[in-house]
Amino acid sequence: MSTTEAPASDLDPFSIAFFDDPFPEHARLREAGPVVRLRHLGCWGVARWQEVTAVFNDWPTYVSSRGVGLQDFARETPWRSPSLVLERDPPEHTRARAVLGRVLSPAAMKGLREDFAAAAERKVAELLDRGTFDAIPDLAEAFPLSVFPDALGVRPDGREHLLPFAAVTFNAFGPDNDLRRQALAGVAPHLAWVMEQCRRENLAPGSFGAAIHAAADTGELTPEEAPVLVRSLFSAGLDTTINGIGAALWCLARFPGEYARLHADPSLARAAFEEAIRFESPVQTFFRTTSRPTELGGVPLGEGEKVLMFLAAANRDPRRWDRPDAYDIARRTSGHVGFGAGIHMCVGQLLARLEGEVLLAALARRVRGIEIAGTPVRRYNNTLRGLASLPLTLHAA
Ligand code: HEM
Ligand code: OVM
Repeated sequence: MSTTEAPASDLDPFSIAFFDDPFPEHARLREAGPVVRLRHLGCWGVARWQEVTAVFNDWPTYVSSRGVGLQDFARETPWRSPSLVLERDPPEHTRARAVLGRVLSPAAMKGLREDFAAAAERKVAELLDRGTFDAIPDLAEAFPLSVFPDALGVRPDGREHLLPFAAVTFNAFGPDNDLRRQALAGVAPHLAWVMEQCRRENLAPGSFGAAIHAAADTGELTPEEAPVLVRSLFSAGLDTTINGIGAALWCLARFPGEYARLHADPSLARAAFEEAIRFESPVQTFFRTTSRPTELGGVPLGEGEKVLMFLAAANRDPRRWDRPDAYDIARRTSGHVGFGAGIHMCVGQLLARLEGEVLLAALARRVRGIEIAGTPVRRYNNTLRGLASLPLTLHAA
């Protein structure tokens, strides 16, 4: 097979200007070629669906154990001990992943659905009473905060650490920029609180946290591993769904025709949430590291090189999607990479979909229309895309 030299770009995909409007830059990256040299970061970038999917599905070549941020764990010490799932390859990954897969299984979701749906109904009723409110703190954050920490088994006091801790985790995947430096400068109290809550005695009986510790009793995990695996749920379980629900509300507010379809048929709630994940891609990027020389899209890559996957660009690649820039709640979304793909594909996706579905279904039934009531304000994070503020007015059905 013949190889070619890759196009190069001076783009900084972790700059505020990029975050403000990434979509034209994503299109340029896709058009430049299947693999682009990102000079500013000293790594490769892939923005087309085909190459993003190819990297996700070849874990022996594109490893996670050297970190899924820009930092190479083989050369620099990570800011915390590596995740037992996200930052591992088989066979270590397989064992920890099996535990989380069981804890977050369809059967576990069935046991939570009724409570989550009731909490969603209460939240929507409360916000309808208020009429106008800020949909990020008062809904996209408030709803997951009303269900997830309890399901995880976290005690009530100290929960103010949850969101700052998650923000640091996702900022830390980026390059050594202001966002990452400022996040890490303040992480110590949040990390200390989280690690304390990951201990078995601090997790409520019957919770996700308790279920992970139970795997230490059967020898599936060592007693030292259990709290580190619980930490994955503190890292990935809250800010992700907040930005996923925020994305869905932002889509439904901007595209009233799509909200009308949802209102007419609330059974589309799960599909409307999934399409928002494709359309906005709340988790924008992840990296891999090459474990050996290889070739991608005709470009030769050396060993030990970082590859940045642009999930949001793959999710709007016109080579893969019809009308990629349209939010269409009836679209066939299967194949989107908003939850990743391959062996690391989001293990919490059923929980995310449960939260998204019950909340959008409650809105669909009780709300006739959604109106934007003020200027949305963006929130900046090296990995997460979402808003800090979204003033909305709800009109009762
Ligand atoms: C993995 C996105 C919700 C826990 C991932 C990955 C993505 C992702 C893209 C792949 C990472 C990689 O390949 O390197 C999202 C989005 C969410 C969401 C968009 C919400 C809309 C959740 C929730 C939890 C969770 C609710 C836990 C309760 C995890 C964990 C992994 C993961 C532990 C690592 C899995 C592994 O390495 O095998 N997620 N996630 N996520 N997610 Fe999620
Ligand atoms: C983890 C972890 C942390 C951040 C994100 C994530 C999206 C997982 O510690 O396992 O998945």
